[in-house]
Amino acid sequence: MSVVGIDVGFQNCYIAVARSGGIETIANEYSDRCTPAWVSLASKNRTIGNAAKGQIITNFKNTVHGFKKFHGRAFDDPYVQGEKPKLPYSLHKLASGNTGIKVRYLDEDKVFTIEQVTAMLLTKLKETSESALKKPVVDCVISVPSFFTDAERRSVMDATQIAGLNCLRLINDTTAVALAYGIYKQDLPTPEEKPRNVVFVDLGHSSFQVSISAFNKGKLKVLATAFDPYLGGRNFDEALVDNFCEEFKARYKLNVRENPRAILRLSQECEKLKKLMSANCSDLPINIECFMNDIDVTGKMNRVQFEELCAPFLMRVEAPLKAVMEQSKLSRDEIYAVEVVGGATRIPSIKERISKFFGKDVSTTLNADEAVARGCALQCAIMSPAFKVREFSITDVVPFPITLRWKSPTEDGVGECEVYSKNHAAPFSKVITFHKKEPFDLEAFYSLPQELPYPDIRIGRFSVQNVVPQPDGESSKVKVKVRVNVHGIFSVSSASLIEKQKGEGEDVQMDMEPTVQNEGRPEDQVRDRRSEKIHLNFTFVKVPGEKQDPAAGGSKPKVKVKSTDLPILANIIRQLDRGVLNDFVEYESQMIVQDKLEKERNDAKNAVEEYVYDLRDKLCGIYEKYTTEEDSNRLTMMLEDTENWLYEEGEDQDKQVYVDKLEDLKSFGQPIQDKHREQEDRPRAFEEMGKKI
Ligand code: ATP
Ligand code: K
Ligand code: MG
Repeated sequence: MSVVGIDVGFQNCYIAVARSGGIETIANEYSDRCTPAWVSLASKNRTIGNAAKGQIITNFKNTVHGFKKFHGRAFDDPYVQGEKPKLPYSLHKLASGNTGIKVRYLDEDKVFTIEQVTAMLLTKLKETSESALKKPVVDCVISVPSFFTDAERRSVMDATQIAGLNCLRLINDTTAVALAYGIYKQDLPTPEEKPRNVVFVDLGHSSFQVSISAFNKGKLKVLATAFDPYLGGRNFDEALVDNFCEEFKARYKLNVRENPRAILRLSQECEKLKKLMSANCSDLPINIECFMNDIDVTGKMNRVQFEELCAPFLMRVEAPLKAVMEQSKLSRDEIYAVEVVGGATRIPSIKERISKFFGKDVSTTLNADEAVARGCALQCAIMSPAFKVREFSITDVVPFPITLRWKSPTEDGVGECEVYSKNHAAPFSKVITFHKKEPFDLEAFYSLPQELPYPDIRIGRFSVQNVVPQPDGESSKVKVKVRVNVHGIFSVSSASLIEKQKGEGEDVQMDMEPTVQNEGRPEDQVRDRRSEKIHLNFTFVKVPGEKQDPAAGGSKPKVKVKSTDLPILANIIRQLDRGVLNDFVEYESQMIVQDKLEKERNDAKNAVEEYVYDLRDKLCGIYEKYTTEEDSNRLTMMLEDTENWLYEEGEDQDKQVYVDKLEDLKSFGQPIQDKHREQEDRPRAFEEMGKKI
């Protein structure tokens, strides 16, 4: 099995793997450890990562980036609608109401779901890991923002499945960082001692996440998380873009907003400028040649002006810091360190604000870009039976409280129960007891709409089926197990009907309120994984229920009960239809084949081109004396014809055409090459013979 951790960023992806006893971040085919989260669709293939980013100016309508936060979002979601006008590619409302991406691919208009687009990116990251590890990669751990809801997490899980990956855990960004921080620390307090509390801050391209973790030897417990899901490095880029759009309008009379290509180029330059300003206080230039209408533009800015321009964003840094401290109930002097990661924490005034808030210098002991991926790989190594890692347990938190609602024969007709409070430990299972005579539905939703990053509070409906009354006509006791699993995803995972055996008469509890019973401890991860697999593959879930009524244990007199598993029908908000998901798995592998064929075709074409150049050079060089002038001239003509052909009719041919062409050329070139080699080898052969004599 493979041990791979993937940080899928809004802008930048990183991969870490376990190799020869250590965790290392690996580079892609461009020797770059960062793979941009870009996918470009074209008439013959897809390009993904660095190569896709290179397509942005020439193929902007079909080059997709900045899509991470479309996971689990309705097309009508205000965030999606707000992004739409800023994107060079088109969004499309899917029949399900979800957000789709409309591009031209293989000369057809195509709409891809967000799961498919992320799967394309994951396919690339999978291939990069495979070429580094030199073996197939399936098992992995992937990071998501701590504020991702169920719909977003399920959508990412579906993307991993489309890409042929088996995601052992979706881990929160800041939790991955906490693991990368804690696992190597030799001096953590013992389990009996007061824990060491560390704040982790991650400011990426699109979002701001903060968490506090309490460390003891061999474990970390997340105490609280807070976030601004819409604050990131991109806000600073956009502020610069706005600024220069106005300036160029005034100075050059250019309407930059109307030209998507110009906006894209300006964005790239503004991001560079922003990064330079992190290291430099003085005036820095921005120069773009032939920007629009053949006009070269220039501008400048310094850090003070930049901070003024970005004041509204800088002001937003404090709120999550405050929120996380309040929730943790810790005082500032109980904080051991504040570790910052994420590219945008390199902005000096961001660091200053964080440091001022906590009254101490921020620590940058972790690699700002790679810590998340390394944490993911560590988690994967911990979960891998094939890998020996020191024991380290992680308890994460539920970011948004979750409530269950059901029809009840009470006055107001509904029953309700908050099953997970904010910052409740996760993964975690609970058993709820109902008294019912017939099948019933449980509606799961987020209880605090104002905390949620989008307006739809629904999680899903879980129908508990096959519920029947007791033989005497009374209500049956139904035990329902709910859980937030290792990915941070909620589900009603099993239900069972508890039937009292004859002759064991005891009063049936008649209250309609459910009894919530904690299972005590977060579940161990191995068990979590197994049951999750059952769940993720089918919408219709049949999971074995409790074999023994747990309430019947202990000091109470033992009552004999019979327990029957009940099927649960789950209807999850925004979830891809399982049949469609399988089609996508199939389609992704077809696209992989298509890319491979296209690559082979291109390689064959390049081989012809290379041969032409190489032979032409040699004909007037080292091969000159091995051919007649007449033959040489004829061959040179032929090479020239081939070169012209490559730019015209031969520009776009099947692989076989190039292969044949190369063979054809070689039938003339090879004899000359052979003669040359013969001559070269002769003196050497004599030498050899001489030695023997
Ligand atoms: P997210 O975590 O939101 O999904 P991400 O993981 O892709 O996004 P990172 O790679 O952590 O984001 O950070 C990228 C951001 O950091 C970009 O906005 C980039 O411009 C910014 N950045 C990188 N280096 C610097 C620097 N030296 N100064 C200022 N900003 C920087
Ligand atoms: K990243
Ligand atoms: Mg990130």
